[in-house]
Amino acid sequence: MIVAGGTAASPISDRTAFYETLDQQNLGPLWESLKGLVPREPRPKAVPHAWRYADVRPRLMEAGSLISAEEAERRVLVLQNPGLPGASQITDTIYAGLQLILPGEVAPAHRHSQSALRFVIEGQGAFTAVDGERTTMHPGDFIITPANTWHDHGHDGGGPVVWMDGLDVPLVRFLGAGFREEYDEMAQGVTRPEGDADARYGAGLLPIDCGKRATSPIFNYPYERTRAALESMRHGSAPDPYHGFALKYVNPTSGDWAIPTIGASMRLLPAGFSTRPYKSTAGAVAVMVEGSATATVGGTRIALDAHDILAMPAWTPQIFEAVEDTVLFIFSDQPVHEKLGLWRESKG
Ligand code: 1HN
Repeated sequence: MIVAGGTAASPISDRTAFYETLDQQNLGPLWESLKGLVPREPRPKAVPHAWRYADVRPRLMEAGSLISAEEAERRVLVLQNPGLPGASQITDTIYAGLQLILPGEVAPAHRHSQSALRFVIEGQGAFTAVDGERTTMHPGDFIITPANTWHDHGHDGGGPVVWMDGLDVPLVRFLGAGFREEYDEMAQGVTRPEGDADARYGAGLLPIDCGKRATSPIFNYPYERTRAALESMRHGSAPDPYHGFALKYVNPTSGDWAIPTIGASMRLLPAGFSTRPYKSTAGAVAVMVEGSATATVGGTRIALDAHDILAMPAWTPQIFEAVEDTVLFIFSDQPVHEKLGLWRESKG
């Protein structure tokens, strides 16, 4: 038989033998894999999934009685996406976990090339130190640990403190750019008073000779301010149909996202408000801060209460319906897509 182009089609058995020979020479026939390599649209391995805080919290407290923060280095329960079993990934590019620190404990100082965010879930009196400055953690605060900055955590108050960590670990692993170092002592020395970074960079002002920085020099964006800003917006305008009243955390030196690889935002969805169907190439994670809502992600309906965490894979349609006034923290790999010219969104 003659096929287009004039090549005689060979029997399947000839091809199989040829493929085996190719394989032995570390070669492969592109025509067998082309469509899989360049899919019509994104096919994330992660699946939509919610972790209910009421179910996870008892496991965290059990971890608290089984291992100290010091022995663990970081006492964290990793949020493992069911579509990526054992991979320590909540989406295809993001790591997330819930970290517990108890009064008097120290999570020892280290630094790494992966960037981290902390989103505080519950408790009072814990602090994180970043390159010589401490910041006290309050529920709803968005705190960042820029790439390669020394960081340790401590707790001078009473009661457990829990936060969610979000890191670009899978992305940095893929790029082969991961480095880690331990500090000589458990905790780093304090070299600047608490609030120093906020005063210099967080008041709509910048030091006179400040140039653009890759990562925001503000390292705690307090919930009190974020919540007040959202409340003002609600009284001054209509909500965005896809995002509600939404604000992103920015690096004041550049206008970019606070972390170059992770985009974080906070939304207020008034009671009874529903977002219109939305999807983008970014894989995202949502944390319920206040209220109660129903999320529909890829056709799966999920009821969410305060502190629940939701994985929303890339290119998967999402809708939020607020049952009560709802505040949602969302973070994703959107900045990477934007920087590489890969960002796409679809509004239904
Ligand atoms: C890390 O450094 C922290 O500093 C938490 O609290 C979680 C997960 C993977 C790699 C580094 C922290 C982490 C982490």
